[in-house]
Amino acid sequence: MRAQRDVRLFWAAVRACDMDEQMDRCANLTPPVPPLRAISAAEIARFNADGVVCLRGLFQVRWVEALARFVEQIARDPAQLRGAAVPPTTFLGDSFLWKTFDECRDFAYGSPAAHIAQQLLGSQRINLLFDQLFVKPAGCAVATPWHHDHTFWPLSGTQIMTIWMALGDIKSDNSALEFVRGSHRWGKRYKAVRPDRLAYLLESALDDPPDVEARRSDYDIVSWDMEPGDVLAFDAFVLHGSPANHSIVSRHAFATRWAGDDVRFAPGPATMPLNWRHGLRPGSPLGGPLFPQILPRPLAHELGSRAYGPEPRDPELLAATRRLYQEAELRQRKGSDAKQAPVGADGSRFRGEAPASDE
Ligand SMILES: O=C(O)CCC(=O)C(=O)O
Repeated sequence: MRAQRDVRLFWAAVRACDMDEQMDRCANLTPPVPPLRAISAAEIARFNADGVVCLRGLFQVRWVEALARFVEQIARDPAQLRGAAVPPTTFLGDSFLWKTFDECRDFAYGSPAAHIAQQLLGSQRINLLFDQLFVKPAGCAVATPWHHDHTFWPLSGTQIMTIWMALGDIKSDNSALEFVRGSHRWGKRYKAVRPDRLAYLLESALDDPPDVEARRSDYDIVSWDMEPGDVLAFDAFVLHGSPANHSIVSRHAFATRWAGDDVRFAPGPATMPLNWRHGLRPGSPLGGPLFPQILPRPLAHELGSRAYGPEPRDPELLAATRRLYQEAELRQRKGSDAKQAPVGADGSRFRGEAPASDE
């Protein structure tokens, strides 16, 4: 009996492999291109010690130009993201763009970003977590509060990082991202605080992040002037934030988030709800249509129908997410004397002009 079952499982695995190879050939899926230069041992050491490193000269111009053009046209017509008019000084954002926009899919699958993550994380396998757009227009008064990313996400493991690319000149006066050097090693897990202080995420037993802004001189804060194509590579546990943009120069950035070998799906309360079906169980390694493997090679069955067209958020999951958010906000308002927040263009209530996203 057992031998028969093993044979059946063996052939099921063989069929799955064959299908994958055939589909790979059809979709012409190739691994991403390597970066323009090797990442140095010193850069890797900096990433490990500080939790963040600024890397320049790694991306071929075509990737930077394609993303810059894409973000520029979204900034000109943000209704493409939210489906409603957005005031020009709103902090604009969205995540999982690769599911909708081919420029973002191609960047995730084809650019050197996954190789950079592989080297910095020291991981064999690299999965895409998601991508995220951040436009802070000139005059945008919203500061990104100090936070770390890990606790936003329904994941366990340590090999999780972001590659945050500047798509224009970024300096301290147009909302450069800032980091507390070494904070990824504090062994702390803080509440997931968004710029709009989304009530759902704040319903967490974790501590608030420290008020770095109030006592800046107590912390080792670091930031960089950046040019288009420069990236900040940072650990999911490092504290970071950014000030308002009081300059006359809009700040455009595009982040991709990556996971390595030790990462598992770990859904929990007060973490980012997922608005696409993914088929993962708690404890599963990442993979599948929402968190596809990119290295050692992308898999056609994970890319699936996204090879041919956009995959919108699942309406049922999206409705459930909205319900979660609304109920949490109701609880928060009942439990406090806080003033009622204004209603946003999409019907949700924002306390600032913060980016709409799945996060
Ligand atoms: O662009 C920003 O201000 C926020 C970026 C951020 O927090 C992130 O990429 O994790």
